[in-house]
Order: sequence, then C-alpha cells, then structure tokens
Amino acid sequence: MRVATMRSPRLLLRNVNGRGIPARRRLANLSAQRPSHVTVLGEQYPTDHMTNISPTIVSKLPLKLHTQPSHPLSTLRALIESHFPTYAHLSSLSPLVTPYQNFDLLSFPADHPGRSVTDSYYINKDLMLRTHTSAHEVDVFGRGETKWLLTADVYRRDEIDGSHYPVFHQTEGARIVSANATGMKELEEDNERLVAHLERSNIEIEDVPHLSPANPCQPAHDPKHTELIAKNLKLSLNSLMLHLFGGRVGATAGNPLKVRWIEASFPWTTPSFEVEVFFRGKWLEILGCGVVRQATLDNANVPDKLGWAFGLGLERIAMVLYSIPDIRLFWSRDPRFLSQFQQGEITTFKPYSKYPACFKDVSFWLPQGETLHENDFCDLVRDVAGDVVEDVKLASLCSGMSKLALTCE
Ligand code: FA5
Ligand code: MG
Repeated sequence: MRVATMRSPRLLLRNVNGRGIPARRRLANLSAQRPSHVTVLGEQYPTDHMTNISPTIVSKLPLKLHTQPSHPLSTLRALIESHFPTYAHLSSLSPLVTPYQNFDLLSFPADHPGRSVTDSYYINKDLMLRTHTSAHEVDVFGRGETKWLLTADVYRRDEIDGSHYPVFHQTEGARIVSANATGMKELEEDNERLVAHLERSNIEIEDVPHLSPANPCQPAHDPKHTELIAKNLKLSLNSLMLHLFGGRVGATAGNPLKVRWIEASFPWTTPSFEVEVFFRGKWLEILGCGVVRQATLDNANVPDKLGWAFGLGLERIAMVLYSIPDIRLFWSRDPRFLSQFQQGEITTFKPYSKYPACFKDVSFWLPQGETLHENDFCDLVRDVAGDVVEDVKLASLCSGMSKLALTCE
C-alpha cells in the first residue's frame, strides 16, 4: 500500500496573542481530549462521539446581543417588532434543542448535510444548538399562535468571512390562516392594503413568479390559495423592507436601494424564496422564507391551517442599515463600537482603526523667550507620523513649557 506523501497544509490557527499553532496539532488535540461532561449555560451535560461544541461558542451563549440595550441588533429587533404590532413577540427560548426539533419535525431528510458534525454544534447526540429559529416553528404553531415573531441567537459551523459568523441572530416570522374562504378573504384584504401602501416605495424590488416548475405548489394545496399566501408573504416582507430601509439607505431618487427575490428551497416550505440586497458592490442574502408545508402544520396539530414563514438574518440587515462592513464588529466590546449606538436610533457606522487606540504623552521644553504655535507642532507631527495620528491636544502650557498629548493609531 502506498502511503500518501502530500505536504501538510500550512494552515495556522491563531490564538489571541497572535501565536500560531499548527492546525493539525490543534485539531488532533481537540478530538483526543474529550471531557466526560460539558457545562452549558450553567448546566452539565454528558458528552459523546457527537460532542463538538467549543469553549468560544459556549462563551457566546449567555450574551444575547438582541436584548442588549443600545446594541444595533436590539434596535433592529424592536424596529421589526414595531412593524408587526398585532403579532406575538417571543424571544426567550433556550438555544438548546433536540435534532428532532431542529431537523425531523421540519422534514429534513436523514442525509441532509446540515445534520453533520461538520455543520452544526452538538452537545451530544440528543442535544444541539439550534441552527435556525425555524427549530421552534412546530412548537409555536402547536401552542395556538397564528401570527408571531421569534428572535434568537442561532449557531452554525460556517465559513469565515465578513458576512458569516458561527453565532448570529434570526427573527422568525409566521402567519397562518384557516384553510377556507374566510382565511382567503383575510389574506385578499390584507394584500390590497399592502399593495396600496407599497405604491410609495422608493426601493427597487426585482420579483420572481410566486410559483414555477422548480418552485411548485404543494400537492395538497389549491394553487390559487398558494398564490394568495405567497403574495401575502412577499408583500409583508416588502413592506418590512420599506419600513427598515425606505428613506434611509441609499434610497434616493437617483440611487434606490436594490432588492431582489430569488427562488430557494427549504425542506419545510414550498414554494420557497430568498431575498438579497445590493450592498457594497455585492448581493447579500438577508432572509429565507416560504409557504409552510402541510407536514409541518400537521406536526404542529393545526392541519386545517395554511400560511407562510420567514427567517431574517439580523446581522446582515443591520450591516446594510448601519453600513457596518464586517459581521465580526457586532461582537466587539470596544467602546469605539458600542458608544456609537443608542437604542431606537439608526446611525451610520463611523469606521475606526482595527488596532486599539494608543495614547502618547509628549512633553518638551522650549528655549527661553521662544513661542511655538500649536499648528507648528501639528505640522511636525504630520511630517513625522502622517495620517496614523488621529488627534493632537495641547494639555498644558506653563512658564515656557509646552505639554502636548498625542492620540495615535
Ligand atoms: C434559514 O435559516 C431558514 N430557517 C429560513 C426560513 C424560515 C425559511 C422560515 C423558510 C421559512 P438560511 O440558512 O438561508 O435559512 O438563513 C437565513 C438567513 O440567515 C440568511 O439569509 C442570512 O441572512 C442569515 N445567515 C445564514 N448564515 C449566516 C451566518 N453564518 N452568519 C450570519 N448570517 C447568516
Ligand atoms: Mg440561505
């Protein structure tokens, strides 16, 4: 047998101090040292072959940024809730769910890649961190809620880039009506109201058909009913986007915000859609949604209802609203980030250096009888240090001694 002699990849995992540890060694260590229990949110759980939750992820669980006053995600949650005032607003469900809740009740096939330990975080084989807020759909419908929003932190072993993070926040929204003439009339009236409201929209929205061969109606449903539900879903979300983005983000006459609907696929909805927003030169996906499958409604014990559900990616929407360039910033505890925001206010993010501020106090003597203007000193600083210096302040000037404080980056 030939042994492969490929050169090992030169990937380094960086610790907080910037020291590199070869990835292979780190990963080998991780699997070799599985403790018998893990503590998550103050409770101990036994581990098994599926356990892959890491200390970094455990440390994020109590934070709940969507409930931290002044945090952009908290303001966004409140803004979304204010747009759906007649809906129940839920936000305190535990992130620990069973794979049955997260996948099986939503008709995920047994071999769906989302179930694997490479994609999801498991405490053990019977308990995991929800990968989406849809994990609660069946429970919430089963409680009798017909119009509801649920905001929560969700967890995925995802790629690393400026718009993906292993912990993020979603708002699930859903509406179901009776599968009869009364329910359909309710949707028709709502659609008329929403169409009139959206006539004033200053957002450019590209649509796709409600139904297509690749995005079909469910066999148990009347296509006319499905059209009405899909239309109500799209109008409700377009109206939310107008509420969030209208008049704010680039939505001027010559430069309207561009939004597009595209066909999608989720195991528990059909037809299904996603929405993307044009942000910083690229299409950014902000939500997934669809007409809820009959199997899901049957699982929730509401077989005589029809309706839709959506899942919004809060960080992505907040990135567009606040012009925040990188998703990692939401987790920053740096006062230069946090102090920029106030509860209930959408303000444009003011970028700052990725390095921490570095203060330098400089004191010096001037020859007797000579004076130095502050601006002379500023020019000297510019010549020596260029634009890395953010601020120069004269701290004190006493009997011929000038003391200037520099704030550099
Ligand atoms: C879902 O999670 C579905 N549960 C949405 C849904 C709900 C469909 C109800 C149908 C009915 P998706 O995997 O596309 O779908 O994620 C939804 C949104 O979450 C994405 O559009 C994106 O805005 C955001 N998102 C997904 N992964 C990440 C990530 N790693 N970091 C930040 N945001 C993410
Ligand atoms: Mg998606």
